[in-house]
Amino acid sequence: MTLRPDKAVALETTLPALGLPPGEGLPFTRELGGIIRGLDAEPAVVGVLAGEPIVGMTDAQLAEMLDGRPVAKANTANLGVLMHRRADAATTVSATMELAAGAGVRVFATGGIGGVHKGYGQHLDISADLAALARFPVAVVASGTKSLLDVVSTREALETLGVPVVGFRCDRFPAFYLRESGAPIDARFDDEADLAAFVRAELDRTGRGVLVCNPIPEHDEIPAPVFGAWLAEAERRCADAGGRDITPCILAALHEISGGETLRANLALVRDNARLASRMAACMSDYTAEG
Ligand code: PSU
Ligand code: MN
Repeated sequence: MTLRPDKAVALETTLPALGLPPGEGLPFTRELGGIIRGLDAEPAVVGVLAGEPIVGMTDAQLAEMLDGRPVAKANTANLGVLMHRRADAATTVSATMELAAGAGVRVFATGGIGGVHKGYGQHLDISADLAALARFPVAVVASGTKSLLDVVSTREALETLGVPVVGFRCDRFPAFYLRESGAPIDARFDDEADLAAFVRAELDRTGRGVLVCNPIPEHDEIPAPVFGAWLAEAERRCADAGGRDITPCILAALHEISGGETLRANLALVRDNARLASRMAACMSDYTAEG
């Protein structure tokens, strides 16, 4: 079956491969596919198998990637080398955007984008996701940036890169498990069709990306002081992790420390982002009922 890029919602593979506990990635990605199809859009799971970049992985291909063996994490920096070396690779937001854009897919649902890490070490650590938003014409629907990052600096970096940051039914930049942070957004949208019309025009006008912020559903939010205590403990446990291993280490530690609460919240917000992305894709589609 060929992918209809106009109706497609891209999904990344770093979240199921490295952001969720082993064994949960496959059923969860299937569940997202069902949500997306139920809203008249098409899931397009993005990843790399034996060096081949795929936009619209089959169930069997995804199962092969998530078979338990360690899989590389690809951003826009190391994607090409992993392809050259015929590796399997899970794509982060940045690599997923690059491949999705190449296939004409304009909407992508995830949890939270990468961003500016806190200064654990003495060095800058800024996710390639931010530059990718300024380079590839894809709308990323996310619950802001992961609360384990420096949220305000991440928001400032998006401003510096000139990335439009719009909110769906929110007034502040969301921070993953928390519905809001102290940082602002560029504009609020309350109507899905209006949001989709803006995004479509903006992608065409600029050839660059847009960040659509959708806060975690209210009843899934984690109270800020509770999250702060869990995060402090997770940071202690991951003090020795570096570079690309920091995010997976902290997410796994949080899931353990919170007794699964952060995992439940993470899954809930991704599902909700998949719903909004699907409704946007359906609005943005060029296809008529006859196809
Ligand atoms: N959102 C989640 N879980 C994740 C990620 C995002 O809910 O695991 C992944 C995304 O793939 C994102 C990546 O692009 O973490 C950022 O990693 P880094 O900070 O190394 O760029
Ligand atoms: Mn990094």
